[in-house]
Amino acid sequence: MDHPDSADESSRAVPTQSPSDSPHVTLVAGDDRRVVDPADAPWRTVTDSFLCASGERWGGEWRGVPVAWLLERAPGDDAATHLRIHGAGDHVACVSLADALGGVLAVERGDDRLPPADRPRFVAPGVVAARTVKAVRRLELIELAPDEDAEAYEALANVD
Ligand SMILES: Nc1nc2c(c(=O)[nH]1)N[C@H]1C(S)=C(S)[C@@H](COP(=O)(O)O)O[C@H]1N2
Ligand SMILES: [Mo]
Repeated sequence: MDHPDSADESSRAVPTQSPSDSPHVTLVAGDDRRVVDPADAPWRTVTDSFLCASGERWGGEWRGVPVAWLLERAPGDDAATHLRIHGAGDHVACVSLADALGGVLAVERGDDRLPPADRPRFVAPGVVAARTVKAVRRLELIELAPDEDAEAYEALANVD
């Protein structure tokens, strides 16, 4: 699924080195689940700006564990097309795997640690603000048919 209203012209992802201190994440595929400790993951930085429905644009340098590194450790087969990102308050975003694989579960923004209540936060180039899920608990791989609407698999709170 495309996000025509998102800004991607400033997107990039570069390797960074940093001590890892990111919460465990549960990866789910069908009935299988696996808890992953990102302690050994390489960190990456995603630089992007996001467009909120209000028209406000905000951005920054987000650092954390690459979603691609986490999904390499996911259970299940390779049929998945989308990733459901479950966060605090049952905020759920559903993004294409292509979009998700460019992202990180960020624990730092710029020079600052994200507040514990907000981390880790899903951030990926080209993903709109409402889908930058805070306090990610669970990543769920799902397979959608070509005619299915990813938005039917979301529960986005606070979207104005
Ligand atoms: N877990 C969780 N993540 C969330 C939300 C939420 O309600 N719960 N709101 C989203 C929306 S709609 C926006 S615009 C941004 C707001 O991020 P900010 O508080 O850093 O401005 O977070 C997104 N991530
Ligand atoms: Mo929002």
